[in-house]
Amino acid sequence: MSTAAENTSIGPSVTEILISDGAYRFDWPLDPAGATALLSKIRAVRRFDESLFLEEEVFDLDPQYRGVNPRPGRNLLERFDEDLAFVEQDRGMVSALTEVLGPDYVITDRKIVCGVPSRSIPNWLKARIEGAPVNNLGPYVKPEYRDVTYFYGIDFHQDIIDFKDQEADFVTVYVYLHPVARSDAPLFLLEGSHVLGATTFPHMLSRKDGQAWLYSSPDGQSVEVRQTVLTGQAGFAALWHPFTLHGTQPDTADHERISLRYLISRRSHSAGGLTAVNAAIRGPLLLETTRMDLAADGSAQIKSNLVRTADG
Ligand SMILES: O=C(O)CCC(=O)C(=O)O
Repeated sequence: MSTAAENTSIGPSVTEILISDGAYRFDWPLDPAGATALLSKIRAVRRFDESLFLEEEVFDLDPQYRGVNPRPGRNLLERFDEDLAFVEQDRGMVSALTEVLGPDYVITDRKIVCGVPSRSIPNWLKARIEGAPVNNLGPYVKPEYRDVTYFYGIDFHQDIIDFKDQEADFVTVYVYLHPVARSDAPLFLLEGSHVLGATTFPHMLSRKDGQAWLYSSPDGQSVEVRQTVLTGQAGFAALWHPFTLHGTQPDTADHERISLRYLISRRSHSAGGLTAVNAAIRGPLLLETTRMDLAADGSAQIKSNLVRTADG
């Protein structure tokens, strides 16, 4: 994935990179000291171990598959407002967001995302989630800890998945708070996958050679897309379009992976470089049905996971 140089006119702009790749990786980390300071504060108030989880019998008494993510008033990041300047006021970040979304962009969501390591997940739970495409562990976490989103991997998806009937008027910003290597559940991202527009999850993907995948849409279009694995240092940051396919494999390290995930929107439908990015998309700009993997109660009804088959 390409990067753009901060405040220079050399090289492609963030908008041009989003038009071609669907994602933009910041060339340098956000302030690593800021990332590390926030991480210590998070770790001081939360253990990312087996104590997060309900007992199996308790879960089975009243399974709750919906409403288990952070929300206003139940979001651990709300305690750390003042520690977020290293992201929200970073000069390169502000410049990229202003270019893509216009100067009056608005943060519509921000939260901590944890890749839970295998050793922290109780055996009963591992057996249940094996092979599922979306292992958001919120349903199995004690209610008081649902102020963070916990993953044990998630298959390739678009972030528009949570927004049916909504246009692509936002970007996702994702920040690592510590170094993330291959075993720390780094993001796998399919560059160029945004061009086919919004498509329903699970997506039509088949592995080609090496890092190449063939991605097809229900309207009969196909595109070869390049897989990139986003490993990086503390303060690593990337942003992507809501149609860009990405996912994670389970965390196989002996420690959790902690990231920040922002959704940032434009206020006006025509603001910023996003207009040009969306104009270059060759498929639907919104969907009535964004996913077909869930039963009526919100539990998984399919078992398949492509990102787990990826090398990289
Ligand atoms: O952090 C992860 O493991 C996955 C995050 C992700 O893909 C998302 O929140 O859309």
